[in-house]
Amino acid sequence: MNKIVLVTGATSGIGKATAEKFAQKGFNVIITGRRKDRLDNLEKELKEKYKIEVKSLNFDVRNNEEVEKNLNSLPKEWQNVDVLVNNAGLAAGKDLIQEALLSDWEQMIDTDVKGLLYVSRVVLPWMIKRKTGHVVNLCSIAGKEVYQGGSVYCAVKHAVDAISKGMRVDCLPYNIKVTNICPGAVETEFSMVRFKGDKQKNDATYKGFIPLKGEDIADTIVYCATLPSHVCINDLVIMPTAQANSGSFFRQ
Ligand code: NDP
Ligand code: 8X3
Repeated sequence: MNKIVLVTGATSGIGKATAEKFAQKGFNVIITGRRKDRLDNLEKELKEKYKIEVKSLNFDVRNNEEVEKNLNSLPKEWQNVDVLVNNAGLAAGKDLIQEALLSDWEQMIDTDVKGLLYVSRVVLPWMIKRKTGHVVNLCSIAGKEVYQGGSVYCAVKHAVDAISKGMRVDCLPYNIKVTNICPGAVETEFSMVRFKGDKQKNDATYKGFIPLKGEDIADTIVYCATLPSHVCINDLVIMPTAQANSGSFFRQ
């Protein structure tokens, strides 16, 4: 049987590209997300193009009942997940802390922190039982630095950074790798979501430099996940060449 990767948030951006790159490598793929039409299309496309097996699970990572029900509904052989990519996540708003919406904070905390934990809580025992596995957590440069208007997004990604470190220590006896991936600006649906459909703000984010693409991060994840069994990339910061840190861009 092919190796199995589970990618959360595979309906767009980094997650979609990652599902496709693993499929190219011959992995069977479990894809998740809230937008069922997109999952159905991706499932069909990956099966046809790469002749691999695909399962799609349509759930919101913020709802632990849905997370447990969907993941536990996988047939036993599909629970042998080799690689879990905890990718589903978002930033909501870029407002000063004294002005931001509580609902934005709640959405980020519930998705990026609690959602990642809910999924990991189901999948890690499967890996522990088999004494093998690799968890790749999508953190961010926002998990390493803090910028204006980003306090809560930065806080949730700092939490992901800490969870990756904690997961690595707790799972050490079970031969489980944990990789924390921290990208700078990647042009996906991220900014349209963050700015709630404001195209001007979205376009301004990526103006005057070449941002990373979802495929760049996907290649990096696949690289980390296909290293020899004794090698683990713990923590990886990856930026566009024109971005030095979260606030320094060379725009032309
Ligand atoms: P996209 O908006 O393109 O993709 C986000 C994915 O997450 C979608 O598939 C979406 O699926 C899923 N998702 C969001 N909320 C939920 C939810 N409640 N339940 C289930 N799935 C959810 O953004 P990116 O691809 O850029 O983002 C992927 C990850 O990378 C995020 O964790 C983000 O924080 C991180 N990241 C992004 C960077 C960037 O500049 N783009 C840089 C650094 C890190 P659906 O809506 O169908 O549920
Ligand atoms: C996304 C990158 O710089 O907008 O995680 O926080 S940034």
